[in-house]
Amino acid sequence: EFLNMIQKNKKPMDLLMSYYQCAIMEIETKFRVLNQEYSLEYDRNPIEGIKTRVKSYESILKKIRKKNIPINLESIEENIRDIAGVRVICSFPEDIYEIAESFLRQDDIILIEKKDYIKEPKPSGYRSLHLIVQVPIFLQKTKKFVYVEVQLRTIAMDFWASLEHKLRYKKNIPAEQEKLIQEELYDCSIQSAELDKRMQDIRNMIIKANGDGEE
Ligand code: 0O2
Repeated sequence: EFLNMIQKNKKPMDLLMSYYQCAIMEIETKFRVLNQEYSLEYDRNPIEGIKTRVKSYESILKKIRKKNIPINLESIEENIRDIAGVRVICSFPEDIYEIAESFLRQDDIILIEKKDYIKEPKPSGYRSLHLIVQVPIFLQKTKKFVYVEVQLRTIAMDFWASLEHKLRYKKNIPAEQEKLIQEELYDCSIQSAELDKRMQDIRNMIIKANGDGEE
C-alpha cells in the first residue's frame, strides 16, 4: 500500500524528499557557522563532525507500521518528524548544551520537542540530546516549515551508539545470550559516560588554571 502510494504520488513525494534535503542543508549550515564562530572567537572547535541523512523509504515504512500512521503524504509529513536527520558530534558534554542553546536561540528555529537522553538515558544505555525542530525553507513563492530531528552527542556517546547499532540491528541474537549482551552493552555505556565526565573535568581544570574562561 505504501509503495502504491509512492508510485501514485511520485512527483509530490520526490518534492517532499527534496524539501527534507534542503532543510538538512539549512540546519547543517547553522552548526557550521556556530563552529566557525567558536573557532575565531575562542580558538576551539566544539563540533567534531556532522552527519546527515534522509530516512530511507524502508525505515519510513517501518515507522508507519509501528505507529499506525495513515498512508498518505500529509499524515506522513505531520507524524514522522525524523525523516530529515542531523547528527552533531561535539567534543565535550557541556558543548552539547551550549551549542543546542545557541542553535535554539535563532529566531527562525521552532522547537517542537526536546528529549534529553543524557540526563535520562534510555534503558539500553543510549545517550544523546534530541531536538525536534521546524526550520523554514524558502521556495519560489512560499515559505515551508519542515521538521528536522537534531541529535547532539559527544564522541563517546556516538562511539557507543554506532557500535551498539551495528551489533544489535538486523542481527539474530540467540535468546539465551540476549540478557547478557544487553547488560554488557549497558555497562559499556556507563563506562563511556564516565570517560565523558573525566574528559570534561580535565577540560574544566585547564580552563580554571588558565583563568581566562577558555583554554
Ligand atoms: P534511524 O535509522 O536512525 O532512523 P519516535 O518513534 O521517533 O517518535 P522514539 O523511538 O522515542 O520515538 O524516538 P527516539 O528514541 O527519541 O529517537 C529514535 C532515534 O534515536 C533512533 O532512530 C536512533 O537514531 C536513536 N536511538 C534511540 N535509541 C537508541 C538505542 O538504544 N541505540 C541506538 N544505537 N540508537 C538509538 P531510528 O528511528 O531508530 O532509526
